Amino acid sequence: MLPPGWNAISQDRFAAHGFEAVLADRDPYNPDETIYFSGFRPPPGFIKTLPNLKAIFSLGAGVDGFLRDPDLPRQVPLVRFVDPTLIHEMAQYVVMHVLMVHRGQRFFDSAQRESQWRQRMLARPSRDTRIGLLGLGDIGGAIAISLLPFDFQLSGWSRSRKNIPGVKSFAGESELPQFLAQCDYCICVLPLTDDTKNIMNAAFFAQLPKGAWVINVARGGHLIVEDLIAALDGGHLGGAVLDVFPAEPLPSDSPIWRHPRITATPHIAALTDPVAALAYIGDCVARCESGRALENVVDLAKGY
Ligand code: NDP
Ligand code: OXD
Repeated sequence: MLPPGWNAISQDRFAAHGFEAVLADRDPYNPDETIYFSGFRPPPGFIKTLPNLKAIFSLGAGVDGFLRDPDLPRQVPLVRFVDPTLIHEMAQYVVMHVLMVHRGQRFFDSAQRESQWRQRMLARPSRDTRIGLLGLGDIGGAIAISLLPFDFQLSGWSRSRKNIPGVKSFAGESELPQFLAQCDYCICVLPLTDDTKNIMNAAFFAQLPKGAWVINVARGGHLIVEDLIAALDGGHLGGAVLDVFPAEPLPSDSPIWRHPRITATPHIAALTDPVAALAYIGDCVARCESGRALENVVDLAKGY
């Protein structure tokens, strides 16, 4: 079962990676003979109709779309998609939006629309600007490293302590308040789990410095939209960039579309590259078939 856009991929492409694939909503298949499953947000209950699976391969780095299924077979390894192209694109998205805000690009765009030559200094130099990443895993760590050359003050919050040169590490719930108090930009790259659901709420925003920006590229379920809008309208937050939403597609009547201080994009910070994904799945299948250990297997107890 593959996302839209993948239907054009021919069987030859799968065969080149050593497996035969069926598109569950297009091709006939025998559930008993299906030994691997790959998808992004399969309908809950679907995977349990495949009784002989050896492994499940997520087409996304996030696996919340699998873990929401109460019937997910927990004895079958679930593998996350960990891919350099996806990671680079996530870093590009975040670096671009941080720099757009930091450099005041919206101001210059509006001056150009009025054919006005309006010079303006940066609000503050990067050395005095603090950027914090919620989540310092494969993607959060890469974003931090991509931001290093710009001379920002960088930090990250994770469950376990990290040691990334130039990035201050905060760990665990007890260090979240200290972390938030020093984030002029707070960028969410956490997996969606029971512990991180709704983490960005009114109390969370209140702990950020006045004028802070929030960037959410993780999942919509991390953020309470009404609380964000109240923090923006109340003047506490400077703005927000959102790529993910509680309901996707974002309904056309959502206030997010029209909010003057929210930039919204349609979950495109990084889209899974089919070529890279097929190579990844091919490698996973080869590992399984030759008895080698799978990498990037989700720890179901942690939920990521
Ligand atoms: P990883 O599993 O590599 O990293 C997750 C990070 O979050 C780790 O640093 C982990 O800490 C930390 N973390 C998890 N739970 C907690 C917690 N309760 N408290 C503190 N820290 C916590 O994930 P990725 O970096 O690969 O991906 C992150 C998410 O990005 C995905 O789950 C997905 O939802 C989203 N995503 C969005 C995309 C988009 O297009 N918008 C594209 C790709 C991914 P520790 O290291 O200590 O375990
Ligand atoms: C992912 C995503 O998790 O695209 O990879 O959201």
